[in-house]
Amino acid sequence: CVRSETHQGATSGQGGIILGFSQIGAESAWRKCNTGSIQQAAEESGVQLLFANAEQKQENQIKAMRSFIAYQVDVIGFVPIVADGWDNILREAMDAGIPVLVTDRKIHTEDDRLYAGFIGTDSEQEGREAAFFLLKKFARLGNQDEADGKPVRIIEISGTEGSSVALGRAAGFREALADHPEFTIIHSQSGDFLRSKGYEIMRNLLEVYSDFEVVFSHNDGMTLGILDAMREAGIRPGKDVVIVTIDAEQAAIDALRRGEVNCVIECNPKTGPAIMSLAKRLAQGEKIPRLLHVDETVFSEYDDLSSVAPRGY
Ligand code: GYE
Repeated sequence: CVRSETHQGATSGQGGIILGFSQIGAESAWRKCNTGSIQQAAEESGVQLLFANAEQKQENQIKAMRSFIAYQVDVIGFVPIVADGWDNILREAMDAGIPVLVTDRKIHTEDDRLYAGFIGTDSEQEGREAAFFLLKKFARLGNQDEADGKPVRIIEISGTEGSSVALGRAAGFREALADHPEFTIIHSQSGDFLRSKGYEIMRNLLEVYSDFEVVFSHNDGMTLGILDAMREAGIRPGKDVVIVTIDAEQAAIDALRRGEVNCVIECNPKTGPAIMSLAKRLAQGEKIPRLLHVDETVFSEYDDLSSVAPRGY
């Protein structure tokens, strides 16, 4: 993972703080890049990072956060694997006077004051962008007109159940298609953001469904598995079936260039420098913005891809 150019670090160089960080795991290339960005940025900005990998278990995250509190870190940062179930541990941190930064995935809480702020991606918007591409694509193919009655049947492979990212991408996608009843989601299933599950699920679905026009996959890892399953079954992804995916890993951009994927929505994992900057501000007792969304773009078969820089993940 290459370092992000978007260092906002006014505080860079002051260092001296301890950040306890609970990462959810290493389920995807995106996640590995996100971890690399955080570790590298901590090193470069003199933040002492206590890093814990939760191996996809919320209980491990809560344990790690409890140990950060016992250690009296200056700031706690975490990627909530799912949106619910954080209020108690956040209260413990608040009682200990330790500010908490939520990153990448959002949480549902009874009381928003339990955490200092959020920085990450806008999942709803990513879902909307996936839908906007389909509206464009099928308008070009000439069957967006409801009068011609041609349905666009969609299979959705979603991310980890209960994660804000899967919920947001699904919600944004549906919202943007709400006025276009010709687009119908005929099947939706979680592949847990894992390539192996994307493959397995698509293999099974191809025995059940013979006719569908679109696969909307919530991340590139699952998409790569989906492409493998389709090729094995003699289906040409990107041609026989329209493929829309999220993350913009290098492998997905390569597949887009080969014509096996039709649209890739970027999700930016390189938040390490911004996280360090926010952590330092929190450690100094400053307020930070409640909500910071990172910049993201969309790459599709309608774009000139010749100038897309190597992705680094
Ligand atoms: O899309 C996926 C992953 O939370 C935005 O988690 C993140 C998602 C990302 O592992 O690949």
